[in-house]
Order: sequence, then structure tokens, then C-alpha cells
Amino acid sequence: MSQVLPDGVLAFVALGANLGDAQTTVLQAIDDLARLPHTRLVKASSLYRTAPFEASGPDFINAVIALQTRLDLRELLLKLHQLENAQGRERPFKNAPRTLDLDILLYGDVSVNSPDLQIPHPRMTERAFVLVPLAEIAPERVTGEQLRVVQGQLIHRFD
Ligand code: PH2
Ligand code: MG
Ligand code: MG
Repeated sequence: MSQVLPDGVLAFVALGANLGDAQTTVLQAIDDLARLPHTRLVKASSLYRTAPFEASGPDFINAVIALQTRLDLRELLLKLHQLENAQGRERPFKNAPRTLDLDILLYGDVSVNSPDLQIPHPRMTERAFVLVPLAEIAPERVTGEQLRVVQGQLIHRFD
């Protein structure tokens, strides 16, 4: 049974794609996320072209968005999986090239550590493709030291 929280929470979601028309897919996904029930798009970062990090295949298109949502965490996760599946997401192996990846980075100040879901996202601070767009829309969430650690990773902001 889904639970709708009375006052929404601010959630940050990372988007990534490196199969098919990744740019169109990410833009479409931002639109789809903005239309989720009980949810409002607060901010979207620029799109970034990024080198695969501990992954194979073509360059990725990445972005991060902030959503104000009254969906509970599990309901939001289910919606993200449905959007991934609608884009034909397949999971042949870990970090395989993908049509669309939607990861919850932060959900209010909630911490979760279950086998299928960890919040805050446990690897977000290792990845420029997350930290740089997150710093663009929420600079208070990222420290200069965190950005310094990932500065060797290739990431190019779209004009
Ligand atoms: N996602 C991964 C692993 N590696 N590299 C880039 N550049 N962008 C991603 O979105 C990405 C990745 C696992 O989800
Ligand atoms: Mg991911
Ligand atoms: Mg994922």
C-alpha cells in the first residue's frame, strides 16, 4: 500500500544514459519525472557528457534534478524503475551500458541501508557525473573537497 506523506520531501535524482539517443532520453525522463503524481520539479541541472566511470560503452549523458514529492521513498523508487523499464532498460551485467538509469541520491534527510536500496546513494561522492551537476543545482550539498577528489574524471557541460 503506498503512503503519501503530508508535506513533501526534497529528493535528488541522478539521470544517466549511454545507449540509443541518450540526450533525448534524459530530456524526456526529466519531463516524465516532473509529471509524477504528488511531485513537482524544483530544479534540473544542465546536461553533461561524461566518460564511462567503472563502466563500458559510449560516453554517458548525465544530469541531476531536485524533486519536491509526497511519494514515499518506495513509491518513488517504483516510479523510477517503471520509467527505466519503459525506456527498454536491460541489466545483463553490473554497470552495463543502459538506455536510462535513474538513481535516488538523497531523499530528504532519510538514511536507508537495505539490500536493494541505500540512501544517500553510497557511491555518489566518488563520481564527478553526480557531484558536478548536483553542485550546479544545490551547491550547499557538495563541498569543494568532494569536487577536488573527482576533478580528474572527464565531464563536459552542454552549452
Ligand atoms: N553510471 C554507472 C557507472 N558509471 N559513468 C558515467 N559516466 N555515468 C553514469 O551514469 C554511470 C557511470 C552506474 O550506474
Ligand atoms: Mg547508477
Ligand atoms: Mg541505477
